[in-house]
Amino acid sequence: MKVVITGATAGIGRALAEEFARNGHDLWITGRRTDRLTEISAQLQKEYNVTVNYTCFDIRERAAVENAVATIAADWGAPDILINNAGLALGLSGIENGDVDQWETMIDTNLKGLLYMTRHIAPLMVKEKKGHIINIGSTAGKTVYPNGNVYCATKHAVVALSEGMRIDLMNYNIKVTAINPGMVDTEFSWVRFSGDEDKASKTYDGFEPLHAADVARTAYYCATLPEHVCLNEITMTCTRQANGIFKTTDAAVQQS
Ligand code: NDP
Ligand code: 8X3
Repeated sequence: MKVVITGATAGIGRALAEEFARNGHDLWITGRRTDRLTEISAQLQKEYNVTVNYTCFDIRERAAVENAVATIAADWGAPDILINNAGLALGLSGIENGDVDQWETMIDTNLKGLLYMTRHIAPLMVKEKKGHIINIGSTAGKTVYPNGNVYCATKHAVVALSEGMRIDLMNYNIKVTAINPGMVDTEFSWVRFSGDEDKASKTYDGFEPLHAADVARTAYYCATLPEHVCLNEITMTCTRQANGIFKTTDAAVQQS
């Protein structure tokens, strides 16, 4: 299969690249950090003998997305799978004192970037009458938590858009899956708290969160089901988390 993965320079995207490459699939990976794309592409090609192309661009830039997809279409034709993974949270504050620049970055990346990619890749799949779009949503797209306001709104939109895409694209034999992970130990919290290591590491204190590889394995499972089966939506958390709000710790479980 030919798989396009956005945001593959870190975390879940990087694990997705590893999982699909390990299983012998060719990749086109994206992100803004060229050094990482170069390194990951070289490592995966060497280790798994697959082709790993990459394009470095900011998914918020509509023209850059158009150019990147034009290159993919010219060199590769229609991908079999698009994984819309690139995304981020910035800050954690009440709506009354949120940072509007941070809001715009989250909306532009998580929502508009995903839409730009989909708008340009979907027609390639439509022509082939096959394809699979996997959107990485979040438990934040199912339950809103205090101070999560705008990030949660973008992820609710990803869940809604996944359903909309499925309705529109099923006519062309294209599957759409939303995967909604709970807390995953990636660079996510480091980005959310602007590089504050202390705050970032405290996010996962006292329990084992999901690892990026857990999400990647789940996506791979969805991507390899028989042609007539589409897993529409999966919400997955670590065992210590029940939803976007409620979580527990190892200590609490021991005392129970
Ligand atoms: P990471 O910060 O580890 O990775 C985020 C990836 O997105 C990076 O590869 C980054 O690449 C890319 N990215 C961010 N902004 C842009 C941009 N403007 N243009 C292009 N690429 C961009 O976080 P995760 O792996 O955790 O996050 C991946 C997805 O999973 C996100 O959509 C996130 O919302 C979602 N998610 C994360 C959870 C978690 O707890 N970690 C839980 C549920 C969902 P680069 O910086 O090189 O551009
Ligand atoms: C990322 C998980 O709980 O930080 O989407 O929102 S959470």
